[in-house]
Amino acid sequence: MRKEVVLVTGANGEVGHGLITHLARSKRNAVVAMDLQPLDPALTPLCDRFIQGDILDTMLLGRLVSEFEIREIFHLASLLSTRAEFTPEAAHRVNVEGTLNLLRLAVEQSHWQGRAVQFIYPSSIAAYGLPSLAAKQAAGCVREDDWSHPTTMYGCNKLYCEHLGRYYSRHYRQLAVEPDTAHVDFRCLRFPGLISAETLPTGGTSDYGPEMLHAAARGESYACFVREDARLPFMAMPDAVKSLLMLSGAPRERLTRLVYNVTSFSLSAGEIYRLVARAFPTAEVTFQPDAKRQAIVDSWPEDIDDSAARADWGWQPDYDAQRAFDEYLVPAVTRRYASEPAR
Ligand code: AKB
Repeated sequence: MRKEVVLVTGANGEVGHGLITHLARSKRNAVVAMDLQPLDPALTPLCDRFIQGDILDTMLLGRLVSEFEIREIFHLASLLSTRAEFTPEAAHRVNVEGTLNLLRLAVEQSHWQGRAVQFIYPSSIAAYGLPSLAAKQAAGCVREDDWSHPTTMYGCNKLYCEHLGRYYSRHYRQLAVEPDTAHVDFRCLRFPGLISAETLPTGGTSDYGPEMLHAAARGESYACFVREDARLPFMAMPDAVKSLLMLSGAPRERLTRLVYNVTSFSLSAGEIYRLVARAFPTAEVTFQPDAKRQAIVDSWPEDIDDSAARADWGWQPDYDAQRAFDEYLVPAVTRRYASEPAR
């Protein structure tokens, strides 16, 4: 008998850390973690197996099918928006072909098991594309189906993979003589910028939020690459993990959509700075906008409407901005860097 497991790709990433900790604690299923890099030793005891490898390696994914009965896939691996702009074709391979490989694996597993394998996919506010700052300010809080003309490769990848998920979930091989009954149970969240106290993101465009906080906690100065009035929606990492687990646990019949916005609070870069400076009064932050990264932020909405998630599966964040900083981010980053000498 193959062992029933939940597969987490991109295990070392910032969402992976929080998610694996919760999955291990809940003991729902054994966790098989996958990442390109060796697993963070802190995660090792929480995972049943770690597979170091590439989601583009179809041989490796084939081996997974033969070894495990994968009940659920959290596909977190991706190349974020800023990094993807430097290598757009490589980003397309990782973000789209990698996702396609995992959707194919999910279909195969669904066939073996005679039931739909759940596929949880984090998409992003990058899937939106507002044509100008004026349009962004006029749009305010946007719904899932609005403004879907992303300007970044990462945003295009995320939006397309949302469509791929719908295809694999509802229309896979629709012309086959025998209708395919074991479709993938695809469920997707569009995340705002995420802020974690434990890890720093790499290669994103909303990274100025977490970077400002971590720099202040380390006693380092920080040059923020967007204007002080640049505004984006954000979420503290515990809420991001909570939303993934809530969506995964929601009864299928309650879901009226495949893609759901989730958010917690919207802040300008200046407001983030003021929250950081309240906790770390010696924080040295300057605003030195990079016109090109600023343009990406200007194309993302300043707020997103998550009423569908609230109505369908009871989504509600635990942390507003104040609580996120006071009760999670500041205490945890302070602890994290306390043992390191100030630079
Ligand atoms: C990025 O900045 O690329 C990510 C995202 C908004 O998905 N943090």
